[in-house]
Amino acid sequence: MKIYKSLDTLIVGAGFAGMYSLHKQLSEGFKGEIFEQGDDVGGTWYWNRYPGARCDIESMDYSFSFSEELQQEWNWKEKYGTQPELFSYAKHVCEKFNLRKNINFNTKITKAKFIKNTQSWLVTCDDNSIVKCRYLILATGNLSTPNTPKINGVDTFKGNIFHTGAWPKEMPDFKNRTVGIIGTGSSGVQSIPIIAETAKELLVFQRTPNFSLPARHSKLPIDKRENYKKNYLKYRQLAKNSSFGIAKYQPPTQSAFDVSENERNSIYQKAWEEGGQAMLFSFTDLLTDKKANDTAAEFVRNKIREIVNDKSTAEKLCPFDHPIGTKRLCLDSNYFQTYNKNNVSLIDISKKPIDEINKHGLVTNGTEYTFDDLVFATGFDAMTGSVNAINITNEDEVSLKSKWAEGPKTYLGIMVSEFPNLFMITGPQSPGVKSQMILSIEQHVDFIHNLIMHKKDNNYSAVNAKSKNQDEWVKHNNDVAHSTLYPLAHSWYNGDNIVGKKRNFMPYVGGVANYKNICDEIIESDYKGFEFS
Ligand code: N01
Repeated sequence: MKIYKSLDTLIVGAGFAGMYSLHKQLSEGFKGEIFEQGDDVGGTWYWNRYPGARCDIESMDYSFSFSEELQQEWNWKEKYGTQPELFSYAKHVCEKFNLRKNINFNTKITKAKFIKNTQSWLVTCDDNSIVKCRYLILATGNLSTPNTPKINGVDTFKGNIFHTGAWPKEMPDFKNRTVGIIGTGSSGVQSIPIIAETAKELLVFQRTPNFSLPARHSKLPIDKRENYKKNYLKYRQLAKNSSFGIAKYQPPTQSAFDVSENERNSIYQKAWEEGGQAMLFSFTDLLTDKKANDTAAEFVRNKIREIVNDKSTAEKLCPFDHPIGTKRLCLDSNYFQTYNKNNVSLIDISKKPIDEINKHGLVTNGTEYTFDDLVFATGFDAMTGSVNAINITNEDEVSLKSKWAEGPKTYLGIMVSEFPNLFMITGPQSPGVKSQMILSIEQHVDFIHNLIMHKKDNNYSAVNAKSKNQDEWVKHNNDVAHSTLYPLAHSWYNGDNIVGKKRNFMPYVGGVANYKNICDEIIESDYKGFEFS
């Protein structure tokens, strides 16, 4: 076996997590490199180029805070960053910190095997070359393995097939074309209004309606941006002390039932007009008390009924299957209004699934729908998909995938017991996807970096998570989740969207501030739960 390269640190993935990780490693003098399957940096914002793709967290929040120079020099143009703007930002970060020379593009990692006697990882690339490294950091993202449902006959379709999570670089032209789209999660909700602008006809196949709130998107006024920049220190600190990692969403103080119905509805109305996720932060009990949640859910359903002209379409668009906020809340620009267009039809497939896809379209409930192009907005094998796609084995040749067969188990979402020197950034059982992702990335990378430095300073060769602490963390994660309404939804948080995936609530919903306090206490207690050898 020929080792093509030896590194201190191999990082998988050149999204924001991978890039910040690489920057930290290089700053400390480690020999580090990223291996990335795409041909550029950006991760999520490299792959998700679908029409209308933009972040659902405001740009001034969704950005790195670790470099004052970076946050002062970058000028966000839009309130919510578009995919092109976020992609440019990712490239800017890459160039500013001189990372590109340490990134191997167009290279997929297929295997990683821990070798006991050298206390290192042997990592195999898709061209079969092998890289040896001391530390292996998975910055593979939580929503990066597209899920294309296995529907009979999909290979026979004669038109173009697209997936929102792996969109082509060249934007397809839907002018004069009939487009079918499957999926009404965040990606569908964002792309449907834009595709409807040019397509001759758009057929939306909806299995489950989703709650969506208006984004109230706009250009970012320069004075607002500059004022935010002047006060970045304060805003970043507020974000760190919040539950979701967004400065303006501080913990609410009153129950939905502390106020009269009129007051409650005017608070919801104000949040609706403000846009964004504000409504979810109106009351303390919206995610813990179903009755409280019902008041917000009904408010939004009534908005849908007001917006959508056709009563039957409006009713089909009203979600009843899950409490509002227990699936990722969508933010939209004219999503419900789009169903008032003559060229848009909603096809309810909730009772009867799609029977088959054929040459010209698809068949559901005995009716054939024909279209020229088909878009899958069907989401991802979230949180575990990209980790399980790599055949990772420990010193006993036991695979991580088999360890996770009943659901992922991690310590803090960062390490997995019996897999030494392997780190995950925003892994399962961390607040990653339930937070402003870049804030969580920074906190995770800093924690991992501290762990590595502690190990290095003390001349240890390996660090491992203790299984007892891992079990306690998994239990804590589940206890917190089950004290909320989240498990009531069928969602990718639970793995429900992937056929055969074991149901487990994966993200940590205790909030980023609590999570950081726990991590800080662990550091202060000399890395409780970690063993060094
Ligand atoms: O995926 P989803 P997504 N037949 O899993 C349907 C982030 N994100 O790509 O609900 C028919 O939410 C499925 O139906 P059902 C964000 O965190 C962020 O939209 O399972 N339909 C659902 O409607 C988000 O939550 C941003 O019944 C099928 C849809 O496909 C996450 O990514 C933008 C089906 C999948 O929805 C994922 O969002 C985009 C089948 N066989 C994404 N299989 C922003 O920052 C699946 N569906 C704004």
